[in-house]
Amino acid sequence: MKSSSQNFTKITLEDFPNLKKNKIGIVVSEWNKDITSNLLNGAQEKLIEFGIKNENIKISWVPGSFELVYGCKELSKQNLDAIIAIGCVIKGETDHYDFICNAVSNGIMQLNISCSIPVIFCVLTDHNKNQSLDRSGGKFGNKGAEAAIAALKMISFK
Ligand code: DLZ
Repeated sequence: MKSSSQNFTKITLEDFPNLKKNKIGIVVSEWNKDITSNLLNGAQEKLIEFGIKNENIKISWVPGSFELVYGCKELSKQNLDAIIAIGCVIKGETDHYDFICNAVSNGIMQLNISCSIPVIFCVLTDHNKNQSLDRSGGKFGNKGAEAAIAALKMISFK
């Protein structure tokens, strides 16, 4: 997927006039923390820009992307309006990458079926670190900020 041609419709502050009371959970993977921290910052800044209060953003860290599903499942029991799962899986020399990518994408898809709130997939699945840097505040933007917009759109959808 070419991130440079991502296809989000433009949104403005007027699209989300009243987010003062909405609560959002963010589950972040510690693995590749330099990347996931940038994604987290991008998401948090975008949520606040659109009116979510900082105290209404609950951030929880998990060891790796594989643990994101459990983390999101636990957060879904709290009184939140949406959850963003942030991770970064970078291809190595073994098949581990494929197992983690499949597990986390399937797990988050399952949560979207079983939970009553949307769980947004913000897991970079890259072939090398440069691709991740490009998408976490580099030349292809910040996928954390895009995930925040997706969360706001899904709150509106409800
Ligand atoms: C073990 C592992 C490896 C090799 N690579 C990554 C990665 O690129 N990104 C990531 O988020 N996590 C990785 N992990 C850790 C697993 O997600 C998980 O934390 C461990 O397998 C323990 O369950």
